[in-house]
Amino acid sequence: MRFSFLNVARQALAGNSGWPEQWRSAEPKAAYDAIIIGAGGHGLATAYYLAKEHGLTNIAVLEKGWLGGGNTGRNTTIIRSNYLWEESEAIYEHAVKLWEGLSRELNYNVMYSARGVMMLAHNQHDVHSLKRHIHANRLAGIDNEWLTPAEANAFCQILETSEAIRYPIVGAALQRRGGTARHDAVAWGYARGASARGVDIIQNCEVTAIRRDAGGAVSGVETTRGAIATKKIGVVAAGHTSVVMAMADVRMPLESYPLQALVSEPVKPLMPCVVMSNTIHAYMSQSDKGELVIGAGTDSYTSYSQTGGLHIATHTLEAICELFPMVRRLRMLRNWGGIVDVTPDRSPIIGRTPVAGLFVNCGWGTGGFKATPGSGHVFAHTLATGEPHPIAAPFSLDRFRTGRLIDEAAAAAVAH
Ligand code: FAD
Ligand code: PYC
Repeated sequence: MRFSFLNVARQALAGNSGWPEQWRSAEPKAAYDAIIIGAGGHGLATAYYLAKEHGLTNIAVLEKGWLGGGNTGRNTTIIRSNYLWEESEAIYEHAVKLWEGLSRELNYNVMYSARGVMMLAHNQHDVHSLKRHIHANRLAGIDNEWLTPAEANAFCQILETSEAIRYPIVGAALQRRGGTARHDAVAWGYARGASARGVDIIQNCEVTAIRRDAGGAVSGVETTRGAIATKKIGVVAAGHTSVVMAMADVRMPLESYPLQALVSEPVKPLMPCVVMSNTIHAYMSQSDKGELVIGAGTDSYTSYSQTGGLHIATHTLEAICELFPMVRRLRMLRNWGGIVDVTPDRSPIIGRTPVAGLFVNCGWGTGGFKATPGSGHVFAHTLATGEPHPIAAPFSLDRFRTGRLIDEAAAAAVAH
């Protein structure tokens, strides 16, 4: 039985995973050339490019909840490629270039909007750091420019650029090609494209074990709906990567933290771009529905809770009111959290693992939405060929053994 995306969605709504009755047994009844664990944007993009660019269509994406219900549907959708190190510039710029043509590629409006991402400087340290990024980016052919406070105010008129605030704005870095997109459309667009090429997307299907053969290579998975045979598995289960990888006895250098966001009641357009402040720690944009989209910080301790501490959101709102005094009287509509997995060098892990047939794509922490198309594209190459894509090669798991880290901590957009 082949699933269409529509059938899968209908069955999920009806509380059924779409899993055929005859597969519900302990013995594997179906064999796939590859299985992807996790139907977030990264997993679905991987499936799409596997099918489209590598002709691999006998694959399944297994999701314990619903399509895009993890971080993909919970993030603040900021897209940018203004990272410091060459390895990061390469992968995030690869993604931005794919974003630029993604609606056409998927024939689905992902609402990518290059409205500009502005990062604020409040002190000399910020100025040095942001200017260093600007120089590094321009050397790599990535747009980024310095703005004076008056220019920043002209670009975003509701921004408080007077001396009246506790940490006055002394300048800003602007990436004009940065922006936002509609997060659920990205998941649905990739899902529809993958499904149309024959990929099975199975919701409400949690992977509970990874099977290995006598030689230690992967031979399948056990799920809440039964067992499935495969010799190739891609784990793309942000927030829960360590849990899934432990099923194959692989210990990951990851910690999981709740990260929150919130939106205001909808108002008329007043915010034309994305503004981020690392020092005051707040970031804000406006969705096409009119809600102000506000990001808070990570909790200071590890957890799998999809809520997060209230004091973190409160602190963020104080910072937002300082930067944008005119939004003080707005009411907040919704607040939620996601679980992000973070590596010691704040850079992702993409590639092979010590277990034959087992591949992993994780560790995007607080910043993987922007990478979705690029991440899926390079991971599909890695899964199909067994070799890392050149852009993914520096992000191997092995770097935590060799010490060749890519320390983007100082380049994080906000103080996460
Ligand atoms: P997910 O979308 O989380 O997908 C992983 C899937 O795996 C989930 O659906 C989960 O249910 C599934 N899964 C887990 N375990 C199993 C299992 N055992 N069996 C089957 N399925 C399983 N990034 C940016 O670039 N810009 C931003 O502005 C931004 N803001 C953020 C704001 C918040 C509040 C949060 C939480 C994150 C933010 N991020 C941002 C980070 C970004 O959301 C993530 O890095 C990215 O979405 C990860 O995508 P993914 O597809 O890997 O993960
Ligand atoms: O990576 O740009 C980012 C980001 C913003 C908010 C969370 N992550």
